Amino acid sequence: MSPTHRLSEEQKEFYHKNGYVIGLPAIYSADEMRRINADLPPLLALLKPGESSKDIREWHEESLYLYDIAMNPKILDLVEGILGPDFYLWASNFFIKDPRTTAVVGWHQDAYYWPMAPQGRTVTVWLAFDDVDAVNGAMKIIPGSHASGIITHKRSTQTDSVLLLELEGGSFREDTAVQFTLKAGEVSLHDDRAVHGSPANPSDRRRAGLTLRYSTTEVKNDLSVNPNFKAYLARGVDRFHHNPEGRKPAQRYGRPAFKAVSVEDVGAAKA
Ligand SMILES: O=C(O)CCC(=O)C(=O)O
Repeated sequence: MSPTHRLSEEQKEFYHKNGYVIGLPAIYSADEMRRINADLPPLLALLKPGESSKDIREWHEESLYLYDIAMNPKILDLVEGILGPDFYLWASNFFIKDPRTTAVVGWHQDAYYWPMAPQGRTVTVWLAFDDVDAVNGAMKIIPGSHASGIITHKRSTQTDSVLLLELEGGSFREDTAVQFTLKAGEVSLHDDRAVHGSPANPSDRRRAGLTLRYSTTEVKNDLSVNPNFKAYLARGVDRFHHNPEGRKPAQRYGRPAFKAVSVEDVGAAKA
């Protein structure tokens, strides 16, 4: 484990108390991030007409470009500090807001969407592809909200919402929201029960991030809801064998043959 990316006891305590942690050492230098960004277009070129970067879901299963980022030992060291020694990678999605665009991510708890149990044992790593801040629509989070239970979500009323379900005002303390600010190459970590969201990007700068989701091996996906689910053991041993195992991709760029089930759609059926 690299000493620089091992979480301190204070950082672990902060995460468990607040449901997130920022202020972590960068995963990639500015130069490395420039190279990763320069290598992104061939992945985007695999999108079909009518699709957008939002449709890049679980493409780490077929793209070494994404798989290698998701398995970066520095990222895994941070995750291990929260989840312990045995955990797998199961999801990757881009959240790209182009300059001067109106798309928002409504306030939500990831765990409400996902057919996975137990909750509270999944960490999202949000890797900044750009410098992100209050001006270009970076994420905000409600500290401590992960510890107050899962709140019923309603169908989004925003016309330009990236998600179908979100929380209604008044169901949580929006005035306590913490604004995330990250340099390209840095990450934030958040708990699957933490309330978070992000506003539009009225700025002249792109705001792009890649989310990577990791769960402890005891977490089981309900295959009847998400049949394409694949677990990629990232660290340790899987003593539970709850989930189908994924295989490392062979090519640098590719996309899964399956039409990714939108668990947001499935979740929305509950609303
Ligand atoms: O990128 C964003 O603004 C939101 C990301 C998000 O909702 C998530 O990582 O679960």
